[in-house]
Amino acid sequence: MRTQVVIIGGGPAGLLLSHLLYLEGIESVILERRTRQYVLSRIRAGVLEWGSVEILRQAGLSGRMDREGIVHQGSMVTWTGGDRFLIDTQKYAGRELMVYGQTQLTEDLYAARDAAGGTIIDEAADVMPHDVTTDTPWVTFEKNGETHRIDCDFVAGCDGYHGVSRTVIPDSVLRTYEKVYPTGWLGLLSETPPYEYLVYSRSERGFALCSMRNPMLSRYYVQVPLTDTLDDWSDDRFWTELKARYPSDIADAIVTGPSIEKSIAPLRSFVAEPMRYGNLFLAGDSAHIVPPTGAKGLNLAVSDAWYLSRGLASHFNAGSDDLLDAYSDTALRRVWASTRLSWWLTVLLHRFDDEDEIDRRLKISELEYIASSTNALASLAEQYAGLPL
Ligand code: RFL
Ligand code: PHB
Repeated sequence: MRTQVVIIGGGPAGLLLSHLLYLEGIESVILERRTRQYVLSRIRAGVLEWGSVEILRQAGLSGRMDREGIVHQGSMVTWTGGDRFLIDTQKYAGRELMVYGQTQLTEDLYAARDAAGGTIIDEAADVMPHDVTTDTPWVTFEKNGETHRIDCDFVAGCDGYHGVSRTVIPDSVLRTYEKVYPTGWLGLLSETPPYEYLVYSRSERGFALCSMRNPMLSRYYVQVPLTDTLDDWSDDRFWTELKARYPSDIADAIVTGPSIEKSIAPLRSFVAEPMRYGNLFLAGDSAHIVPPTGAKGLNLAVSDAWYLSRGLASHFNAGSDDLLDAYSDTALRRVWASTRLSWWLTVLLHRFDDEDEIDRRLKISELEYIASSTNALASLAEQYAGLPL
C-alpha cells in the first residue's frame, strides 16, 4: 500500500489532521490501535477555545457542535472563605468558549472521514515507523495475524502519550520535560441538569470542578489521592464530597443522580521537543501533556493538527517547505504557553499534601488579587480563552 501521509493514532489530533489534509487533496491512512467503539467510549475533554471552534467550522466539521454545543462567556472560580470571580473571556479577550464533549467531537470526525471515504484501519497492532529520516519512510503493522506495510512521504505521530512515534526519536535528539503532580482527578458523568456555569473550586478539602456536556448531561470532578480507586468512591460519597467543596448556594443548586461513568486520571505536565524528526512529525498528546485544569489538551491537539496540515499542504501543493520547517517551533510556542497556564492554575487551585500554611495563604492572597484586579483578570482570561494561532 502507498499513501502520502501515514497518521498513527485515531484520536482528535489524527482524525482532524486526516480531514484537513483531505480538504487539501492530500491522501492519508490512519492506523489506530484500538477499536472505534473503545475510542468513542473515552470520556475526556469538554471545553473548546474559540480558535478551535473556528478551525472546525472552516473545515465543515461544526454542524452538530453548532447545534448542541453550549457557548459560555467564561468560567467561574471560587475558593473557601473567599469570594468568586468569572474568567470572562468574552469581556477581556473578545472570545467565548464552546462547551462540547471530546467524545461527540470524535464521533463527528469519524463521521466526516467515513463520508469522505477516508481510510481508518483500527485494531492495528505493533505499528512501527521505519526510515523516517529518509524521503521514503514506511510503516508496518499487524492486522488479523498478518504483517502489512505502507510506504509514504511523511509520518504523523498522533498516538498520544503512550504511543510509539515519540520512541522512534533517538535520545540524542529528543529533549523531554516532565512534572508529575502528587494527586489525581476523579471524574463523574451523570444524566442530570448541570450547574449553569463551569466552576473551578479551590477548597480546603481539595479541588473540584462543575462542568457539563448538554442540558441533561453533567460532568464533575474532585481531586483525589492517587492511591484511591473507583471502589473507594460510591456515588453518594462523590456527591457529598463535591458539594462540600463549594459555597452553599452552588452546592444547593447541584442536581445529583446516578453516575453513568467514573474514572480517575493522574495529572502531569510533559513536553517533548523537537516535534519533528526527519519526516516524522508529532502532534497532540504524543508530544505534550497538560494537567486538565486549564482545559488546554484538546485545543493543543487541534492547533498542532492545523499547523501541520498547513505545512503539509504547502509542501504538496505549493512546493514550499518553509511552514513544515517552522512546524516544531511554531507549535511549541503555543504548547509552552498552555503548559505554563495549566501548571499555574493546577498549583493555584489544588491542595497538595506537602502544602504548608504559608503556601495556603499565598494562594488565597493570589486569588483575592485576581478577583480585585481587572489587569489580572484580563491576563488570566486572555490565556484561558486561548492565544491566537
Ligand atoms: P489521544 O486522544 O490520546 O489519541 C491518541 C490515539 O492514538 C492511539 N494509539 C495508537 N494507535 C496506533 N498505534 C499505537 N502504538 C498507538 N498508541 C496509541 C490511541 O488508542 C488513541 O486513540 O491523543 P490526541 O489525539 O493527541 O488528543 C489529545 C486529547 O485527547 C487530550 O489532550 C485531552 O483529552 C485532554 N483533556 C482536555 N483537553 C482540553 O482541551 N479541554 C478539556 O476540558 C480537557 N479535559 C482532558 C480533560 C483529559 C483528561 N484525561 C482523562 C486525560 C479531562 C480529562 C479527565
Ligand atoms: C470537562 O468538562 O471535562 C472539563 C472542563 C474544564 C476543564 C477540564 C475538563 O478544565
